[in-house]
Amino acid sequence: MRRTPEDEPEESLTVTPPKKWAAGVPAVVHALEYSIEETSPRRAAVTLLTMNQVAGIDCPGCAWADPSPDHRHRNEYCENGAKHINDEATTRRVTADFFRRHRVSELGRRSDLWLNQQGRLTEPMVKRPGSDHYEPIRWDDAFGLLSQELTALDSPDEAVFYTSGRASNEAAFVLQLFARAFGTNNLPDCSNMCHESSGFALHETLGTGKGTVSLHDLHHADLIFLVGQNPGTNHPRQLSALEQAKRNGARIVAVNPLPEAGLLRFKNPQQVNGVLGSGVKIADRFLHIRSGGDLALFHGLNRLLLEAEDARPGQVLDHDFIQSRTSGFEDFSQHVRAIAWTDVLSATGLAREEIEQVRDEVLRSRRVIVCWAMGVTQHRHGVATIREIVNFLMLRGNLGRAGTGVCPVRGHSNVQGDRTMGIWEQMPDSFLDALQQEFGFDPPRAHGLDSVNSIRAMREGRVTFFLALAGNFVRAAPDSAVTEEAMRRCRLTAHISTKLNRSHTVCGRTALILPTLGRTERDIQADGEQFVTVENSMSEVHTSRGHLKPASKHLLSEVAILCRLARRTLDGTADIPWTQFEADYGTIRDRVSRIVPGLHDFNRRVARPGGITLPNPVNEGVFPTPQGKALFTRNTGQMPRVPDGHLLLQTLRSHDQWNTIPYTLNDRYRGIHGSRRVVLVNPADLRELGLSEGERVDLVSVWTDAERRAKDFAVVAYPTTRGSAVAYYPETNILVPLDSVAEFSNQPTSKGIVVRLEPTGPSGGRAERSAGDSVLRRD
Ligand SMILES: Nc1nc2c(c(=O)[nH]1)N[C@H]1C(S)=C(S)[C@@H](COP(=O)(O)OP(=O)(O)OC[C@H]3O[C@@H](n4cnc5c(=O)[nH]c(N)nc54)[C@H](O)[C@@H]3O)O[C@H]1N2
Ligand SMILES: Nc1nc2c(c(=O)[nH]1)N[C@H]1C(S)=C(S)[C@@H](COP(=O)(O)OP(=O)(O)OC[C@H]3O[C@@H](n4cnc5c(=O)[nH]c(N)nc54)[C@H](O)[C@@H]3O)O[C@H]1N2
Ligand code: SF4
Ligand SMILES: [Mo]
Repeated sequence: MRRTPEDEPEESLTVTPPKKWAAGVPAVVHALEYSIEETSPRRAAVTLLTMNQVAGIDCPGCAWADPSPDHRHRNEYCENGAKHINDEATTRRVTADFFRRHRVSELGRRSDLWLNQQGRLTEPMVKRPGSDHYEPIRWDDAFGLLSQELTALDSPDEAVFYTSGRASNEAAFVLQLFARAFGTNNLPDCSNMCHESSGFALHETLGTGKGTVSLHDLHHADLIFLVGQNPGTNHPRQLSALEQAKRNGARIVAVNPLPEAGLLRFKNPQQVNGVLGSGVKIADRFLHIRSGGDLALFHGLNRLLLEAEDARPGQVLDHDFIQSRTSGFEDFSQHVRAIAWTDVLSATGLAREEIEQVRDEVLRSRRVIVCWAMGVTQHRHGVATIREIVNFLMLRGNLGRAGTGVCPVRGHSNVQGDRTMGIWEQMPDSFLDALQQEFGFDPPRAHGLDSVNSIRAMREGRVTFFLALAGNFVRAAPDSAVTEEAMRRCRLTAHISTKLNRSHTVCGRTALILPTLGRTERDIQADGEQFVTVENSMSEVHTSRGHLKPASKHLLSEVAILCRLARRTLDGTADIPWTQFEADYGTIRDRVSRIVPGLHDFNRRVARPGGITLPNPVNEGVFPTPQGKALFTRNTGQMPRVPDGHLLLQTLRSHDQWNTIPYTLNDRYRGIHGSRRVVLVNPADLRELGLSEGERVDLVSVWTDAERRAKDFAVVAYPTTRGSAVAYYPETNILVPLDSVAEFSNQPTSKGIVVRLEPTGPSGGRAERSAGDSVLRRD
């Protein structure tokens, strides 16, 4: 029987062997199946054919860059991009009638998948104090309610304004302008939980928080490291760039506790041999590292490079670069020479020869790039690891030259742009000065609250007003139970959203749903049809223009919602032309062009095919640190202490989800089908722990204040490294203690949580199960 969207999906776990390659024909087939199920063949065609085309829609998926306009395919998207865009273009609708039929408390018990599956939000809704229902509210009344709450606060710092990285540059600029004109820097964003460690480490060592690498650099590198990222799922078109690099002779080293399909082999659906042949091998070397071992790996590599220089003086290190562009080398080198091999080998779980082989790859390569993502940033020592990666690259001058550099691979399609527009609780004075000069008000200077500190402040009653521009804060944030309780303490919570999610069901005294246009839709304002702009992981800023009819006639654009709220709340206290901004987004970009260096003449330049590439000082040989040089650093960082009988849990994405939103219960490449409540563990660890495959367990995380429990997971034997466990986010966010954060960046350590697996046999004890009891079917 065909399921209807009113049904919760049925769980039935099947496990098949992990795939050894990514993409290819099945990927295209899956993309089309999903598209047509969500929308119609015609809508699917309109969205897919305009996706990532000049004058088309920027893919709302990840932040991977498009090839230059003259190298773009007709189908310039991946399987997952097609899923993301059609998830927005769905023809299903959440109407006022839906909210009459479903109480908020009932919606709160629904799964993330079910909530998303209900379709697009269609009209503004309010949940009033004491009520268990959302009811319709006129836009004007919604703005009245919001501004009344805001102006009643004792201090502007009792409000926080969260942004998720799908918001456009224009919406992000308007939001931060409003928040600062209102009087607060409380601008947490999803980046606080994503690449904050990268931003911090790069800023400190290189003077700029962004990556330095272009697609052209990747294509022409000799050696590319892929550390702690799963491109086959999360940045699928990165595989096309890697394929191109390999064709040009590059070698690839992948570093991961999991042998992810996309790291092994790629079948490019846009190439004949990708469809028919065996595809391209991606990783020439795969370092099956222990979770959290990357700092030790780069320590080991750096020590080997210093020793290679001792053996062949003048032939290994780039002395010119080190002397003229950097400082701190002596201190760094003293520190790294004293690193003990026993520590490196135990932290990484690798053999010394494996690391020596990588050193030899490095010595053979003139141009080296290191790419990384959440496997690096979401650890306690994430910042230290990235600083050590910078040390590694600088030893041989692999910065600022073609084919070299740092490549933090960003998540959300515009997470980088939102930061450029000022969404950050710690924007530098230069930005605030420019705002002041342009708009004539005095922006607050004290740093605001990031995501983790916002939760702390809500929990303690210091923040009582929460407004989100996109995202699903309560599921993205750590410590779900703590975060939900903190949200419920607020006087008002409001979400500018396209689709229903759990954050709408965890309400303050009053709660508002402010439904908005998505990127796929035509955006018509008083001065005519508008487009928005976004910035990808390679600092390219370009336009995105929707083509579909809006999901409902009641929707307002993000910019319109924010401008109307600002006009109502600030009541002319700052000289900002909100009405003009709403009517013509070009007038917002005019102002941005006078505030953000590199975006001068924004409107004219962004209209050119391919848009604007923001300059990166590192590529011009400039390091805007206080010393005017790039910094070598000495890094210490302790591996989390994992007591006997415990494992280090990482929480990650399946192939079929967009962040907090599962699309299905499958994870095709890892061979997990029909359930997400699984924990993947190395077979040897399972034996040691006395667990058998298919056994049901609770995951219990161990922390100084209390234990946290995620109930009822099936154990799956999987080739992850010893000592680690793997489970899906956001079901396991309940296990991530709010105070378990990366040093310096305050980023939740979602990849480094100490857990034990408690069998949930009938007696609650360690039930011995016969194979017949197994809930797993291995096909
Ligand atoms: N389809 C899809 N695409 C997405 C997203 C999505 O949810 N779905 N999300 C987007 C967003 S916001 C982001 S930030 C990116 C995230 O992109 P990724 O960072 O690739 O995402 P994760 O699934 O968190 O996977 C992290 C990878 O790091 C590895 N890893 C974990 N711990 C360690 C470690 O200690 N060392 C090393 N070397 N590796 C480790 C894991 O095994 C896994 O392969 O993807 C973006 N793209
Ligand atoms: N345990 C654990 N936690 C994590 C992570 C992890 O790896 N492990 N990863 C972290 C990372 S990297 C990130 S980036 C965060 C993600 O955190 P968020 O960015 O907050 O979460 P998303 O799931 O991307 O948000 C999805 C919602 O955004 C809304 N939305 C979608 N498109 C639009 C749009 O165009 N406009 C508007 N206004 N709304 C829209 C929809 O309502 C949808 O339900 O989670 C973090 N949390
Ligand atoms: S790689 Fe990322 S940006 Fe490109 S089509 Fe796929 S999801 Fe979209
Ligand atoms: Mo992210």
